Amino acid sequence: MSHEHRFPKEVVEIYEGIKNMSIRGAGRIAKYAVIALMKAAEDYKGGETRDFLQYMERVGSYLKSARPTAVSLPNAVTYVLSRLRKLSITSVEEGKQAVVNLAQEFVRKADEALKIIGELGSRRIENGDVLMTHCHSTAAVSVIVTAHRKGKVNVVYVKETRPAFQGLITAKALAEEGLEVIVIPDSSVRYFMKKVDKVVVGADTVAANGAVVNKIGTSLVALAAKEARVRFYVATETFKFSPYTLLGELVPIEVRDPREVVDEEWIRENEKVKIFNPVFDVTPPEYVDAIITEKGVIPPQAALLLLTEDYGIDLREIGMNPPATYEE
Ligand code: RUB
Repeated sequence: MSHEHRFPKEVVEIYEGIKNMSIRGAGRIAKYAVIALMKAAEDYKGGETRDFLQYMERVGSYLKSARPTAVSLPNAVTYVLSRLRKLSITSVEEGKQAVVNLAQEFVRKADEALKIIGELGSRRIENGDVLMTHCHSTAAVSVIVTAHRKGKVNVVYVKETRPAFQGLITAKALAEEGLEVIVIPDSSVRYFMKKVDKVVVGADTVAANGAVVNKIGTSLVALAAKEARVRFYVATETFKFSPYTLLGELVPIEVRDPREVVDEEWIRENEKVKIFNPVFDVTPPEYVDAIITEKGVIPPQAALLLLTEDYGIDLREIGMNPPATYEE
């Protein structure tokens, strides 16, 4: 990446961390992105306000390119930069302070959102419910832990979530909270669904039509849940709603290194075998009973409404030209 040498070390480290997944999960990615903007602003040396603003735009573009699927990443960058543009900054110092304030505001709102999601989501859980979850979602964990603290839930089936095994992060977090956690292989989802009352998962991106993009395998959980008439809930902050989908864009599905699936030696020994590793999939809105957000528990069909709220983005601010047919 040609930008690297021009950005502060901490910014490059966050970019690399997001790319190599040491910083992962859509919510954390968003928070680290705004922290990177803050570090870039604090580190900036130079006198001209215009140069500073252009520099911040470059940092934003760089960060946005770290991973493609979670819209929380561009949304978080846009949250800071679109507000910065509107502030009519007159000095570099003022600009730096504004970026720091906006980044801190984003992190604070994101933390508050997680708490509200936990509370609202826990109201959908009934006493004695057995839950299932997939991957590691801080929003889904917030719902499960809140429901547990209210004494409603004790047993959770956690899918291991190959190939990166994020399910084990969830298992550890829930076990530390005192829940009874049962880790199951991904392929056993339909086998175990009959023991489950509700499914709670997170989201990387929610499209304007309410389709949910989340860790690969989520759509199979939804399918098995629908068959078994088990409710399927998605817990997500509204900064994971995608304004790009309003512009007709499809959500890009990240494809990662085959070495996450099998080791290098096996690949060498079986060089004729192709390995394909898409890491997200799309759950259609018909499979989602409700989306639990900090703005309320909504049917997936209401996703569009949330796209224009607070965290939601003005179409002119998202850094891409609206199609020619777009009219206000
Ligand atoms: C993580 C994943 C999570 C969502 C929501 O994928 O799919 O379910 O990001 O998580 P990866 P959160 O591990 O590839 O980043 O609720 O924490 O934002």
